[in-house]
Amino acid sequence: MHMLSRLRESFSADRLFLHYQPLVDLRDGRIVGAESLLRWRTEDGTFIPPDRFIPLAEQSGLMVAIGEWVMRTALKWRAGLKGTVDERFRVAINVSHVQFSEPDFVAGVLRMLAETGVAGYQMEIELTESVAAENTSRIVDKLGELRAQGISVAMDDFGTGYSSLSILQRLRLDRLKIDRSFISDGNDTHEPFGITRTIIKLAAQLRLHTIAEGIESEEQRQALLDAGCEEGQGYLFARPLAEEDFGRLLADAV
Ligand code: G
Ligand code: G
Ligand code: MN
Ligand code: NA
Repeated sequence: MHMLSRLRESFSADRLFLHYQPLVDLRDGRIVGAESLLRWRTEDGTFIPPDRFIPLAEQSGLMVAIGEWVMRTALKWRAGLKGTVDERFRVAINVSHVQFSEPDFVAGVLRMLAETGVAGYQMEIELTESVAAENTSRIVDKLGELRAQGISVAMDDFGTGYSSLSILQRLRLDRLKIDRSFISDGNDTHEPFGITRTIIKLAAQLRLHTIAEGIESEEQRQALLDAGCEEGQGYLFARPLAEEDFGRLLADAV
């Protein structure tokens, strides 16, 4: 069977699930939120990474339904954490440009927040530079509506796409997420962290927060902190975790 038919079948049979990776404050390692990450294990037990099946889902239109399921599932999970985490703990949800460009995207987000009882400020949306395919003023309007509800918006994989600096200036974002390729490879170049430092300065100029992905060592954490980066995620702190494991991590953290 083709991968797309298998994906459709797995989605109907409820065989997609989410993992959650902690987002931490780089100063003290305190968990400030979590990114939800979509997982697919096929019926025969094979794990297929999202990089392989998300593009297929996007091309076929299935991404809209999957994306809605991801958002509802992640928000329900956040609702269930009430009382065990700080009020401001945020769940960060990856949103495909296909999903974002739907005319009723914002209405859907607001409906799911209402359904789950999660506050806007407890949620973050991660977009990639591919959203720029949509008309800029429409993107600006949608971001404005989301931000009016307290929802924060992050630009994911920053530095890997072709976002022009002018679009960054027009889009009112909250945060740049520095792609992990700049964290790990940056250490091997003649100027360690050169690009990363430049991105952090750019963000400060645009009054945006920064979060670094793929932090694997204490040296990287310290260098990022020294460069002015506030938050991060990566194997140094925790891998993406199943719900139960995330719960255990929270219990151990207090
Ligand atoms: O960590 P992982 O290998 O799962 O992530 C691989 C890529 O898949 C990342 O770029 C991530 O943003 C993307 N991804 C993970 N989960 C989702 C999701 O729920 N929706 C979308 N659109 N992308 C996701
Ligand atoms: O949204 P995005 O594509 O950036 O998703 C994050 C991806 O990075 C996920 O696939 C996740 O499993 C992966 N990841 C998270 N932490 C680390 C890390 O410390 N090192 C590496 N190599 N990958 C990581
Ligand atoms: Mn992401
Ligand atoms: Na990323």
